Amino acid sequence: MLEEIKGWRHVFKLDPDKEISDIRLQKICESGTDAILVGGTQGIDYDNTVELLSRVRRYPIPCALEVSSMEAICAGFDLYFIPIVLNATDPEWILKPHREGLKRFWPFIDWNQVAVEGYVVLNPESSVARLTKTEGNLQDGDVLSYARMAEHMLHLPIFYLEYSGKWGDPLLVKKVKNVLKNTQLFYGGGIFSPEQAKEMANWADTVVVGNAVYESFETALKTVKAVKVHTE
Ligand code: 1GP
Repeated sequence: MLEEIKGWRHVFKLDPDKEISDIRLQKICESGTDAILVGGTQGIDYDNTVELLSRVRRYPIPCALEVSSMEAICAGFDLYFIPIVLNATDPEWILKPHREGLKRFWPFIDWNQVAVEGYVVLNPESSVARLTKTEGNLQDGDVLSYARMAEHMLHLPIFYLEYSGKWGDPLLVKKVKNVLKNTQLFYGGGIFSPEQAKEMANWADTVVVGNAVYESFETALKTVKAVKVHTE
């Protein structure tokens, strides 16, 4: 299953704390996207995570949990994505939650289902930036160093440029792509049109669409084709 991630070009990130109707969920799961990533920063708990998982499970699409709260960890996902926020400055949010998670869950972990993501959060206004107190005002060289760190020092499978809620800098995404060889580049943030999805898909291996699902549903659906056509 871990190998399959390498083929993902487009992913929808669904937030268990947000409402989505059955018909819309069906359209998302049958849109041609490569996977559903379940995650969010606030209001995530066991009940709403299990509920969303069971609804996504009606469709034959890979479903991964991006773990952001220990309380929300539940069995049944195909994959578990574990974020490490590389530019977090609050030590509580660097490796301490990971240590505590391992204490509690290690007997149940199948490492063949676990992918660690090196995040760099570039929107200081985002919930994740506030929660983890990320260092802001990063220069391009700082971000490129984090990318190199993810690939060569930490050997992470995924490097995630996270602009959550804000459209990012395609030139920086291009520069990051150019320094990565084995580590897969995820881009997420502010994609609200097929054109934006296509532009980031020029450089990112995988494009993540989140908020648009809840705020601009029909356009969100169109981002799949924009990325896929681009790939063909
Ligand atoms: C959020 O990267 C994802 O973690 C997607 O960002 O919600 O802005 O699309 P948006």
